Amino acid sequence: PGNIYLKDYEVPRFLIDKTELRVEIGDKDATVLANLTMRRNPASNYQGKSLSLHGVQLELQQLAVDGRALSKAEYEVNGEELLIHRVPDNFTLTSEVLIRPRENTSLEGLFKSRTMYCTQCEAQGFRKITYYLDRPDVMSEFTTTVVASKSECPVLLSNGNLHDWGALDDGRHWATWHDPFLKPAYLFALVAGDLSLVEDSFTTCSGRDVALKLYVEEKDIEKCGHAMDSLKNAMVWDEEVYGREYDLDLYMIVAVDDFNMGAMENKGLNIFNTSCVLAHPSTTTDDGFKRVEAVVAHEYFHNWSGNRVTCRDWFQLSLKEGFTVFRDSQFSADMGSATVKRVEDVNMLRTVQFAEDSGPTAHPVQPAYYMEISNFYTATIYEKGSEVVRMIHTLLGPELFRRGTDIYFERHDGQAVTIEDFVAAMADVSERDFTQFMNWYRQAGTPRLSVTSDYDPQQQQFSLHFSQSCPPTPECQEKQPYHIPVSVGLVTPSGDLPLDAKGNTTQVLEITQPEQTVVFEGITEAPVPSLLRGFSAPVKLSYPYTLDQLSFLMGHDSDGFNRWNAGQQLSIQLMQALVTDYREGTPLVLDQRLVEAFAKVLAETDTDKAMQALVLMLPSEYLLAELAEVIDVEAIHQVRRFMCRELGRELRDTWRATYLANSEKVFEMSGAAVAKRSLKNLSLRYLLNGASDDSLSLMHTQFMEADNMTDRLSALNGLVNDPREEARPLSEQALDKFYNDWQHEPLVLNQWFQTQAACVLPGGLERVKVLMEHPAFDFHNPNKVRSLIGVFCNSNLINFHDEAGEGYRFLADNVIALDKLNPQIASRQLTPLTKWRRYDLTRQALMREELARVLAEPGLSRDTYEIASKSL
Ligand code: B3K
Ligand code: ZN
Repeated sequence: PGNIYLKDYEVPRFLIDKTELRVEIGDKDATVLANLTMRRNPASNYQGKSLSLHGVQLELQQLAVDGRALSKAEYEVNGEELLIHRVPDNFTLTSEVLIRPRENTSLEGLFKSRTMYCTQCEAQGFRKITYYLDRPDVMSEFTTTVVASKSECPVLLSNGNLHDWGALDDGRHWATWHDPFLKPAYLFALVAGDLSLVEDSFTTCSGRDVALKLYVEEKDIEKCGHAMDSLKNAMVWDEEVYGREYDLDLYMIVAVDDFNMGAMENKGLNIFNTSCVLAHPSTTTDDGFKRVEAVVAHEYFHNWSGNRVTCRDWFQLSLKEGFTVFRDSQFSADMGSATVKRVEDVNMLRTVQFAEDSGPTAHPVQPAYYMEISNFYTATIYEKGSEVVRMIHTLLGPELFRRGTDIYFERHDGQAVTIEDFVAAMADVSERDFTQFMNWYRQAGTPRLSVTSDYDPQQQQFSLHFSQSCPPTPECQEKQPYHIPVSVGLVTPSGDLPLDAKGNTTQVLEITQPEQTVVFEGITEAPVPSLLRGFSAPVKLSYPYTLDQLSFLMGHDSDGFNRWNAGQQLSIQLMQALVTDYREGTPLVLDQRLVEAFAKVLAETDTDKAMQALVLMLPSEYLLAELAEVIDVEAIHQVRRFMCRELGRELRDTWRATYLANSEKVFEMSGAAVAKRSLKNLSLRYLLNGASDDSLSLMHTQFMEADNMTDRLSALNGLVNDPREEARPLSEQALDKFYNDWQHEPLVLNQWFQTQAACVLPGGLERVKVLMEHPAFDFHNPNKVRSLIGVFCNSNLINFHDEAGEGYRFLADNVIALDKLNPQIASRQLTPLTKWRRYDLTRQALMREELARVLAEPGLSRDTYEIASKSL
């Protein structure tokens, strides 16, 4: 397989005005009858007579042009293409194909999940349903008839509005759906199954009534309330914040258990992984609740940013994904705490996206080439893409940004457009030049921004000197400088200094040069600069802060994000020093300044408790790994454990008091209650880390008595990871009890698998291998694969990277096996091995060997081939 290049883009040679489908689902297979009203594209300069359509794993039964069946000589099937030698300028193409949803383990196209049939078409799954121009710039009006057994599949759904339905006399029935909005094939969906319905309604700002329908398995009917509330909140929010109103009379969400990703924004018929829609306090953690809210909103927001205005080609994926992630992050910030949301997002960006950006699969937000588009649903396209939109928002301010999005939606409604079109709307409303800014879209890699300062008391001048650079990445060695919005404040013991005549204490500097100095005048005392407030740009910032300056910012910065960030930088500096000590065999000693800083934070009474908990959480092993020159697995793991233990010991009484003060008798779901739980559970974890005598019994009692999944799982995690001998029987019992209590809830079992897969005690791989044989484990179900294999390989640094290399062999074996069933999941699971360059030479060799073994596997999918070959 080779690369496909953005520079080779050509407009479609033909268009499909109308798409009529009849999908008949039988016991063994399904037939798809397609009637396509087609014409030559006037915008194309193609002069030839032939028509090429996409099709994968289709068994062609009939093919006709304008009602005349084609003979074998009039077309040919070459791999994934159907070539018809001669077509007129306007014509109808009729095809009948046979497909096998029951055998479709790739979960792309039409497939069966438990008792239900459903589809997944983005990015290129529609070609597994029928021959088509499966590209996002071919937009068509769809009419779909679904036919299936009435007893097995009482519910028949597709996009748009229900137009007609009826029964056949052989026990089957049918429903015809019509979607009035033009859409590309990737937004097509169909569902047939035995589903229960939860209904609600929403009145839009212009007074139209929209029916909201959530389809789930009967047993999950009690777990729909949160998704429904989130949907209604998202609908109001998009009206208020972006002026976007919903456009159909019906909005449906269907929950399926076997799904390659979180959810899919098909027009009027979203399909969701059960993990992103079902929620109930007894089965779902507080983080799970937040995730449901965010994903429901994300898919809803796609109705405008993605569906009404879609992508011209897949190089523009971030046009819809980056923008929509930005929109859902603003929404979550408005629904809860903006600072908490920002901290969570930046943590994820720094650990996952920065790591991607410095590895072999690094790519720009607008890639220039790809082999398999499914591999490009990445943290870079989504999260960095969102950061880039956020920077535009920062540069323009909220009002201009809103005018920009208004113009964008108005200009391009019903069109398939590019990232350049989006930026052009922003440039037009602001009269700003975005030429240099486009480097954020076109260059991969995380820019480094080094800052120094000096203060001149005579002149009352404070100067910041910026210097930017960006390391080379596979597709680009020499980087052009970026246009970086740097939000700054100058902090003194008596507060932030005013930076302008209006008294503003935050200013957005625009750094565009490789070297640049900014001078602040009238500064009467030496301040500590608060840089990159709110994380105003996705860069790696360095400034020679002393530990005392960081402690000072932790207590005094008016920017909540930077208060948290100062604490993180303080911990990182100390941890990095301890890693060096560990490697040199120097006994580890914890700097008392960290203990003091923690004690101060714990003593605060007026801070949001969720924020307090975040400040008290040490940077993860993976963040430290990302920052390391060479990742020393052992040193990082031991140092972090040492710090947790020391902090647990030194502040034992405070943790206990905090634990007790934040324990509630009655469960509540409010933001304040969620925040309390996070602080409470963190405190309990420190008690356990500090090995306090009562911590085991506190943990055990909490596990036994918890009335919600957050507390229960948090206690279970503590017990499972407690290294003390006396913890073993309690942990075994707790795992058994948890399994017995929840064996009928697949989503809860995922958490049971995750807890064990992430256990850092020795013997991790053996435990995972045993669990792979557990009856509840299912290699065909992506959630299970992610919970066990994914969590072990991505979230258990010390066990996965055991220096014997067995973890690597385990992963490679599983990727090879998965690749035959589900290439998208297989190639995604391969990620940890692609990072081999970051480890010591011994591990490098072992990891490479396994990657090479994967690559040598005959019949490898394009998905896995691309990742393996680009990583070696
Ligand atoms: N657009 C889908 C992702 C599709 C992934 C295809 N491999 C979900 C989302 O981002 O909203
Ligand atoms: Zn999306």
